[in-house]
Amino acid sequence: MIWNEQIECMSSNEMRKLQSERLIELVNRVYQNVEFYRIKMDEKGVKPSDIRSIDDISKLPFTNKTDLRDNYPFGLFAAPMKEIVRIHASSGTTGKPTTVGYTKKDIENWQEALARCLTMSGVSSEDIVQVSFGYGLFTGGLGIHFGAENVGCTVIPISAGNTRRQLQLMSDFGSTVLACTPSYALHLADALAEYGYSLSDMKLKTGVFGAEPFSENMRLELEKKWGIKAFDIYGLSEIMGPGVANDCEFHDGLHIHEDLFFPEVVDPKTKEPLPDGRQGELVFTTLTKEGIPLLRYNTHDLTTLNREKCECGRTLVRMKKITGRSDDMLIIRGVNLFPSQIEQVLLEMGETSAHYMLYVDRENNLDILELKVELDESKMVDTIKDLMSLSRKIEHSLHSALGLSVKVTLVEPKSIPRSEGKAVRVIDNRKI
Ligand code: DLL
Repeated sequence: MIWNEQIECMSSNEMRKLQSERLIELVNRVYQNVEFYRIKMDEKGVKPSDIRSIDDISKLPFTNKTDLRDNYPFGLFAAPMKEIVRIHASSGTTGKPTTVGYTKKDIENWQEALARCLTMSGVSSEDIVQVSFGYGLFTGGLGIHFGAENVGCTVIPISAGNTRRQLQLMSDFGSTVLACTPSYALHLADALAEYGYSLSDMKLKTGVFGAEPFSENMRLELEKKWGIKAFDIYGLSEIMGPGVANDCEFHDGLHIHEDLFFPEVVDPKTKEPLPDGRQGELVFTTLTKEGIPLLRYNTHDLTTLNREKCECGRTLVRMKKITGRSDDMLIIRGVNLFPSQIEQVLLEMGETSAHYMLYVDRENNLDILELKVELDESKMVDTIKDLMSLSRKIEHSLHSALGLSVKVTLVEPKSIPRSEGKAVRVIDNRKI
């Protein structure tokens, strides 16, 4: 089944025509309504009239996450507040999060993109969808929720966490679709027996997993453990939330809704656009967004593009599964974390040295964080009790700043290896 055949199977000529019309309109709008873009375009010496087709996109300036932070909270909005009907924000950032706003039309387009993704995953109005992504400022829960309602599914808005209840409702309500992060799906599968369930108690047939990278092997493992068909859903809050791309039943890359989000892949060093098939940073221009339209937003996700026609009949360009990023952002239980945020907390507290090492691991398929921090020579703590209370204090500050639990171990001064080049501050032992 295809949700919107006209768009999803459009010829490449027609698609480029549509993208060109939308880009021209978009550039005029942001130039008029967003001071940030007017200044950036003037600096680059490009006028809206220089953009005559989608081929001119490389004349436009890039946008980065820092631009959203610098213009916190609403500086990049292109629509007046009275037209903004919803705000979301990125997860787990200290201080200023990145905020996004949606107009009614943006929400409709989001529901459209999600309806296409869910249909691509074989979901229909017959399905009961258990939404185990977090609800709230994170886009996962509410995004999938309204998309599934648009398809006509029965939605269970259970949100993330509480394993026992997840399994109980899955069994009692007969959920046929599970939407959550792949690591949580694996955790739930492994917890079945512990809570007295077996697969035969469940009616699950489809998994819609995303918000963090997972390998093809992990996808197959999830299919085997649950006896389901598993799909990969990709997205980011800056561009919209979940539903920017999704894989179809052939699992040979994720189809991008390129009528809404125009993708480019650029060289991580030079930022020059790369030809299809070459790996680089994925960049999106939001062709229809009204609330916070973005020109050439660099996601820092690494992938390649493939424009060959897919066996499913869709012509939408495909991107390879995302397996890495060009920056140091970690995704811990769906929460985005930059190691520099940890540093900031330690420095603000000023009770230890700033030498630390972060260990990321996976236990029972859940991400766990351990932080080793060196004690400050000038402020040596000598009783075990004091040591314990200092580590607990740091754990507490990290939790309130990051929204994540981190186990803190204090270590002797100068015991963390120093590096001559770029400091290695993260050891990620998760096998994904
Ligand atoms: O994670 C939106 C989302 C929710 C996507 C639910 C899918 C399902 P952010 O919190 O802004 O938004 O994080 C975006 O997460 O740039 C990628 O690095 C990573 N990411 C998201 N989906 C995938 C995926 C949501 N399917 C960042 N595979 C992105 C790999 C993913 N990485």
